[in-house]
Order: sequence, then C-alpha cells, then structure tokens
Amino acid sequence: MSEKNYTIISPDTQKKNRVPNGQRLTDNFPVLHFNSIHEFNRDKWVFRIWGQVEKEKRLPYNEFISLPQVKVFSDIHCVTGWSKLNNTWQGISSKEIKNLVRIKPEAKFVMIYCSDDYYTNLACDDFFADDVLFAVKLNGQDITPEHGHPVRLVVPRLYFWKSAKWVNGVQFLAKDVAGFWESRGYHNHGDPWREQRYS
Ligand SMILES: Nc1nc2c(c(=O)[nH]1)N[C@H]1C(S)=C(S)[C@@H](COP(=O)(O)O)O[C@H]1N2
Ligand SMILES: [Mo]
Repeated sequence: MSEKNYTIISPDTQKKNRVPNGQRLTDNFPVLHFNSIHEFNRDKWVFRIWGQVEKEKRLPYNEFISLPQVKVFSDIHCVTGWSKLNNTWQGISSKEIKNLVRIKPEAKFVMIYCSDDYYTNLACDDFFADDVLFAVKLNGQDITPEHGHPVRLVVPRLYFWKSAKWVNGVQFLAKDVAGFWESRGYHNHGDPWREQRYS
C-alpha cells in the first residue's frame, strides 16, 4: 500500500465560519441508517465498477485495500442538524477509479451502491472532487462496523447522507437517477452551505 505523506484539506475547513446555517456542533458521532449494520465477509466482499465504462471491473478485498491511499481532513454536516468538525479520513481517492476503468465520455453521474441496499447519486463533478474518498480509517482507526466498515464513501462538501457506508460499487450513468433518500424527499444535490436539505 502506498501512502502519501500529506493530507488533502477539504476547502470548507478553511472557511471563517465552519458551521452552516441550521447546524449545531457535536463531539459525538451519531449512527444513522435505515437498515441493519452490514456484516463484512473478507472472502466474499467485491467492489464493482460498471455502467458507462469500457469494461466492468471487480476487485476482491485484497486488491481494493492495496490501492494507493490518501488522507483527507474534513467536516461532517448531517441533514438532521449535527456537524462534527476536524475528521481525518484515510482511504482510496475517488480519482483512483480512473486508473481502474476507462470511463465513457457520456458518463456524467454515478450511483454509489452499498451492501445494505442503500444507494445514493452524485454528479461526476462532485464524485471526483479532490477531497472525496473511499475511507477505510477515521482518525487513524479502522472505521467501525456501525460507521461503514470496511469501506465508506466520504463526500465532505455535501450533506452526510451522500457519504454511503458499506460501499461495494460505483455505477457510471449518462443520466441522473435519484438515490434512496433522494427519491424520498431529500434534495438531489445536498449542499449544506445552500441548505439543500429537502426537495
Ligand atoms: N449504506 C448506508 N449508508 C448510509 C446510510 C444508510 O442507511 N446506509 N445512511 C446515510 C445517512 S442518512 C447518514 S446521515 C449517514 C450517517 O452516517 P453515520 O452513521 O456514520 O453517522 O450515513 C449515510 N450513509
Ligand atoms: Mo441522514
């Protein structure tokens, strides 16, 4: 595993006011999901990249965890109103996907899939932002089962429902499709600085 010895700073952490409207700070880390915690099986776990790509790719756990890793310093803003600042995540940059598959030019969106049947949609521009990663560690420790072990996506600039836990796939799409919460009243984009909470 190669590890870069610098940390990517999510730009929102450099704002003078780091807490968006309607949010309050917490030092706790609440656990929120609609289903039960997914159980990790190292031998069965597969990360799949498919859709608008030249050739579908499947990575077993050993291959996925051997990809180059980065660190990202970022804040969390949950649509339910809590924010948690100063998180250092470690994991695989979303940009690493570009080294694994050839993405077709018509791909403009992604759907992120999880082993608990959750899914969430992102524009490629948001997905490939510098501070987006498939995190395996938080503050130097493995991500705990309730927070998404072994892999969770972290999208620092959007509300935390876009940060899918127990991630096991990325599908590239030419047209946007609403995710689990996005098709149940949550905003399609989810920018906390514009309070894009519900649609
Ligand atoms: N796989 C999966 N990821 C998920 C969810 C879920 O139900 N399943 N819930 C989302 C929502 S609505 C929130 S607020 C955050 C909560 O993350 P946490 O439990 O680590 O605080 O996870 C997001 N990722
Ligand atoms: Mo949420």
